[in-house]
Amino acid sequence: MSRSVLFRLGVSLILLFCLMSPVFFMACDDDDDDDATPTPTPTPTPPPALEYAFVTATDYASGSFYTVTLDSPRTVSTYGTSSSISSDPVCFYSDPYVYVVNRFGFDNIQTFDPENDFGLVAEYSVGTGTNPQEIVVISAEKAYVSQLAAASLLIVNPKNGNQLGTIDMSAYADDDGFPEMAMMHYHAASQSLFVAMQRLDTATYMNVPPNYVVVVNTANDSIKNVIELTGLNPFTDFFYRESNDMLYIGNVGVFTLNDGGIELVNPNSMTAQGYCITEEALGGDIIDFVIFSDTLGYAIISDADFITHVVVFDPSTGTRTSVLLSSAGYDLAGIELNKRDEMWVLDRAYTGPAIHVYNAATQELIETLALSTLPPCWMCFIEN
Ligand SMILES: [Ca+2]
Ligand SMILES: [Ca+2]
Repeated sequence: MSRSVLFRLGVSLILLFCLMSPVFFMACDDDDDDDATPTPTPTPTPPPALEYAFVTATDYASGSFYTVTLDSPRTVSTYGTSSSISSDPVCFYSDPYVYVVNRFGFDNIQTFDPENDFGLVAEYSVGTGTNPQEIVVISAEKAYVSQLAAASLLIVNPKNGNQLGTIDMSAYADDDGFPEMAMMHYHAASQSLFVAMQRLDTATYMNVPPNYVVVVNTANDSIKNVIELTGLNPFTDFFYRESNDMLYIGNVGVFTLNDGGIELVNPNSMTAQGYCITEEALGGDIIDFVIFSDTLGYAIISDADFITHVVVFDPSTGTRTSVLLSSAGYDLAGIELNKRDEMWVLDRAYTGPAIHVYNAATQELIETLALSTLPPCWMCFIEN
């Protein structure tokens, strides 16, 4: 239904209501003598901005991004040469911009503007060879950039990349001097930035125990706490649940061994609280996950044959309840929840990349969007 039809319907309903209700009849009735006072003209409410999924894609030789509208019919838009990004891209949305972090071998960040047809706003280097992983924007002037091949956490102006400082993290490194800072989460209520450290030996890529989440006080950029994780190799992004104010992270440990799990971190007590479900219960290496409710979570796992699956689990009991989707190979690359209670799964299938959209409450498949683009590798939602 068009906006003007809705408006006319709204006006008709108000008039009808005035005619039927004595109270509103009095409110609508203008029989006093103040007609000389001009009635202020109501300011029209602007239409809500369109909401999108922003998807980065790669075939490991080249990269690009595209968008998908969240409203049905879900429409994929490509942006030609202006959507050229690296072949190792990840993306993060922080109102008003989308940030693409170009990782291994590219070492830069690109900023795109959804309000301007996803045009490029800025592109800046974060240091040759530093292998950036994530940018967390805490204000228009300040952001943190984690880098796998660096001993310090970088602080930048997110819009132009001007470097504002660094926080020395060498105390948490293994013998190669790098603690392998990976994914981060900003807990605004406590002004705390949680930085997961993978602690890999650069020569072998083997994990060096113990592993940490280091907490930065963003008010003064000091180290607030160091949390020792139960598991090793924090591999996934953090997942934050507002309803219980808890952080979750997937520790993959060793690939091909069911030795990790999804661990809880309390952002207020700054303590690790063990697994809500283990890799053994999930049935494979943890690749990505979301928690929908106290009793319902979804995880992408990779089994002993490197086949990926979306499995359904109960975080309250630590048990896997079913398998929702299985791929032919190592294809399922990411899983995200949006505010519409939809769960989107990125599928890099060789036979045809796709995005599967599920109702996260009911596990019902709403739609599979076939993509005629590069295979998707990462996504973020742009929601009001
Ligand atoms: Ca290291
Ligand atoms: Ca494992």
